[in-house]
Amino acid sequence: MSGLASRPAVRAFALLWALVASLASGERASAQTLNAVKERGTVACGVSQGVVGFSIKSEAGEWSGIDADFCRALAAAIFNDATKVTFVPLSADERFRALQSKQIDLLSRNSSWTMSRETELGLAFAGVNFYDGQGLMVRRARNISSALELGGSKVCVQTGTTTELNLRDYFQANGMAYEAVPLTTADEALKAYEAGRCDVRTADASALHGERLKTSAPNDHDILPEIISKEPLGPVVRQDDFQWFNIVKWTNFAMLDAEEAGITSQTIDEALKSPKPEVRRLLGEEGNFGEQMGLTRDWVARVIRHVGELRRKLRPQRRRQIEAGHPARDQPALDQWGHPVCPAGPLSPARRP
Ligand SMILES: N[C@@H](CCC(=O)N[C@@H](CS)C(=O)NCC(=O)O)C(=O)O
Repeated sequence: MSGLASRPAVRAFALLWALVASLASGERASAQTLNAVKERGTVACGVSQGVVGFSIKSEAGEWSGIDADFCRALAAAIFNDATKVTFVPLSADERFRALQSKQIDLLSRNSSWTMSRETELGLAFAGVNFYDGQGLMVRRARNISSALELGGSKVCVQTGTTTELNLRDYFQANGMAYEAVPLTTADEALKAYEAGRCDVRTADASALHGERLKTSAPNDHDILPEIISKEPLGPVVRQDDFQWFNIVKWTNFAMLDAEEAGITSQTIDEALKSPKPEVRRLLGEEGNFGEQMGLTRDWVARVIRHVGELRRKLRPQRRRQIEAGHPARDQPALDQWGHPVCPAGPLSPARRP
């Protein structure tokens, strides 16, 4: 009798234990990246090997560009110190493996959000920070004014990119033959183009404008008006840690929100005194939104104070594209908006079950 009576109790205890254990391991699993970052003392951030405006290292060893600054924004949010970043330069081929194998905590490297990078590679894009598109550069002496005149060309293209596939699609769709000259790094691709190994250099238009300026005579090259693809670029994480995904995603959105509200590194002290509810929530004067992700209430204030605004820094990039005749509607990099930092339901907040 006592055995029978104890069985449901044992089962209930076992169930309860399993629940507690799974909740505890879930907590641990979900906080793994943030904990690893805190233990290490830096954010390991995958960047490019050198793309002007996105991530490029100066001779003095200083990284600049919006992707590099986004790495710094996470360090600011976590450590209140934007210098706590380990930059890991990666080629296009290497970047996703580096993320999968946990060599880096996030990839902030002009990477296009595509379906299979999520469904096949087990990665997750945490929003967009620049709407790009693929462009084509040719020597001015060829007197070409449209990509539709490029049939029979040799094209220098970087491997492991969406660029390769778009190139094939565009030439196929327009019934034009071409020969791809595949190269591993952007530097090699540009050198090959300059050395005459190909007639066309193709890459994301934003990067291409930077490359054109790197050539020995920029005015000898034209970027053609056609943008042959959509490249929504943004930071990427693994799918195994939703807390970290939220931290990266909401840092991206919050920076957009701050910029839209006119809050910059210069105006942050003034903004902290703002009576506006949405500004108070964003900067942690009201609510505890940062704490809900394992950070502090003032995480956005930290980011803005130490790193400032990203999109303003993109203006030269964007201006170059517009000056080169790229229609504004194809490049709405500065026209995006963030997502609100606010309670689940303003009057009756929902709670986790
Ligand atoms: N956005 C595209 C292209 C990214 C890409 O790797 N582009 C090249 C050409 S601009 C690049 O960034 N090269 C710099 C490097 O290899 O570090 C993608 O995600 O596949």
